Amino acid sequence: MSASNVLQQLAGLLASGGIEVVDCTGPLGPDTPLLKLPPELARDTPPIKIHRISEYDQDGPFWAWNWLELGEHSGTHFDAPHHWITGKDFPDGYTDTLNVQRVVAPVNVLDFSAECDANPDFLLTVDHIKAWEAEHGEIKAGEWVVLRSDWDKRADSEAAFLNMDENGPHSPGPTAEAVQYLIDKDIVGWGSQCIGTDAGSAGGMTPPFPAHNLLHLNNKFGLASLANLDRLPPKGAILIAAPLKIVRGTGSPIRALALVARG
Ligand code: 23J
Ligand code: MN
Repeated sequence: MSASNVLQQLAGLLASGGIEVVDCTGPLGPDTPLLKLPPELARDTPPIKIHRISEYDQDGPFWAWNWLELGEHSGTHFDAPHHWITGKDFPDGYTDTLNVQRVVAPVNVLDFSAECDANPDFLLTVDHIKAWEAEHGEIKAGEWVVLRSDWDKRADSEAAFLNMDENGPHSPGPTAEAVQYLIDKDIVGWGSQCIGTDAGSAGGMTPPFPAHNLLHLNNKFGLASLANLDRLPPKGAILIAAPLKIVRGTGSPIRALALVARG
């Protein structure tokens, strides 16, 4: 079938609902959970503010519009390679220079939600990924890989989402070896439903924050705070996860959309 016929079929299936567009995005506003770094280590991303310019009033009689105050790494968002020091030198490592052909790709949804529910410090290992591949099929070059933890069910409470105690944050993520395994498969990127691409315990790993360190070292992308992965099949969906074209941006909130075959 020719490419233009495929697109025509796609248009028909989108119109009929035979292909569903699943919104893998959480709400972006003042109540969106934000990363909290140890204050002695670093400055945090600021609170999200949505400022009114006008709403059919003396500041704009016929129109409503807002202006935004928010960090690039807020809510459901994209990590570009330049976000991390290991990825600082890629000319195509910024939000305005990356190749958008890469960000529309098949998505592998690794469902370890039961394990994450039982243990919020769950770490995804190479063995977990290999077992998933034995059941669902191999992860291929150019594909997205996301961990389904169902962490989005906690997103209406920042405390539950960050899950911090005196020992730090408790949230699932990959081991360094698991990230390297996926990089060796030449994936386009790795996504999490938690506050960042790394586990809560990742600051103590080798290297620290291995998802950030290794993904961006290899010009791969990250996705964080993904929602509704429980509505995706393990394989077969196509994920569209594109950042705003922020000039020299290191990341951006996204509207993550998955195309899913129904029926
Ligand atoms: C800055 C420093 C550490 C981390 C992060 C940002 C993120 O998770 C992020 O949003 O990229 S862990
Ligand atoms: Mn980020």
